[in-house]
Amino acid sequence: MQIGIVGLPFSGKTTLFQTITKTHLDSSAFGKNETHRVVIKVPDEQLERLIEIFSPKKTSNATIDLIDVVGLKKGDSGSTQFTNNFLSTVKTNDTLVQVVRMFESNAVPHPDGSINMMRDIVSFETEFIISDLSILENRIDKIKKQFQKSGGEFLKNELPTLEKAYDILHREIPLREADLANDELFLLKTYSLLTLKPMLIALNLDETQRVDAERYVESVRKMKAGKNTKVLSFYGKIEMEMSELSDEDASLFMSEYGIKESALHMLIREAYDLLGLQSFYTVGEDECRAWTIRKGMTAQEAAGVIHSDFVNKFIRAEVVGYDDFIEHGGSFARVKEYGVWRLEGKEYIVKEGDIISIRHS
Ligand SMILES: Nc1nc2c(ncn2[C@@H]2O[C@H](COP(=O)(O)OP(=O)(O)OP(=O)(O)O)[C@@H](O)[C@H]2O)c(=O)[nH]1
Ligand SMILES: [Mg+2]
Repeated sequence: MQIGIVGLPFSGKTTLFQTITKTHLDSSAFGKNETHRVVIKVPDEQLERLIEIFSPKKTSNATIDLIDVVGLKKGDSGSTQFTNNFLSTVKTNDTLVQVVRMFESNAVPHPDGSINMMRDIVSFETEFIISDLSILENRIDKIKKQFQKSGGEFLKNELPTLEKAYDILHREIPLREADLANDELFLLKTYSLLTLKPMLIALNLDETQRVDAERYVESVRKMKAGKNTKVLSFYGKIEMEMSELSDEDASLFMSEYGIKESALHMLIREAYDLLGLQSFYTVGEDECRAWTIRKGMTAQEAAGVIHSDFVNKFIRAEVVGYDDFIEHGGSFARVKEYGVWRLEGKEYIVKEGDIISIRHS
């Protein structure tokens, strides 16, 4: 999974990126104006517990590619402009985190001269909509021209969907919030449209804004009540300082500041939720591993994530839920004895936290 961090200049994108990846602790060349990518381990308490039980030779957390996307400029007219670098990076991202600046700082003035989260969110969305409209317009023109010239019936089939999407955007509704059928979504996804990507709006607050945090988040939620959008807040500056502390000191620091969850945990949890993802585990003395799949996947599909050969060679899945496993002392003998260990067929819908072993031919 790829998560791209985007937002207006000086909103705190790099601060959030460095907090999560701890890349600021390694001072070796962290260029200001380049796109940064780091593969991060998804923190997973359940996996930690399984590792304690099995003491495996190898452990593998699920991973996420986190990208600090540069390349957003303020144009001469004051409007925001996306560079080609920005567009080509964002294209491949599964979800976007839009950092919205709430902190005041005289040292780093806001590019628009004042703090106004609603204005920033709307102006960013407007740029996304304009970018998508231009992609769709080009495509619609091209298809129409080609059709006039040489027929090409199959291309014409795309037109109603493209025109529907164009119309939605024209009404200033981002595509992620629109009601689209699966086949329409399937086609539109091939155009890497910006407003189709799920969006996490992350308000970057100053520690002095703590009392208002919930109110700010709620008001943005009300404005962006549509689908595929989530809103959260974090404290860029103090969380960056916190990421330099030991785990123990960091949790003391967090309770002192009333921070319930670190930016890293919150971001990953919300991104999983937004993308409809969940984890299952494979365990043993050789390896304990977390796998990420879409909710609703069958045992056979999940087997294919472990190894593509397992799809055709699938016989049965041995399954036990994480909670059941722990409740029974983390012992396969006991979960079998108490009947919570099951053999499931290929249609079984995998549940969050399932511990699975695939029987294959
Ligand atoms: N006071 C305060 N300053 C912050 C906070 N977050 C970031 N800053 C400062 O604001 C400045 C810009 O932060 P960056 O994280 O570089 O912002 P950015 O969005 O990556 O900026 P560009 O990449 O230049 O567009 C830096 O000097 C940060 O130290 C915060 O929560 N509070
Ligand atoms: Mg930056």
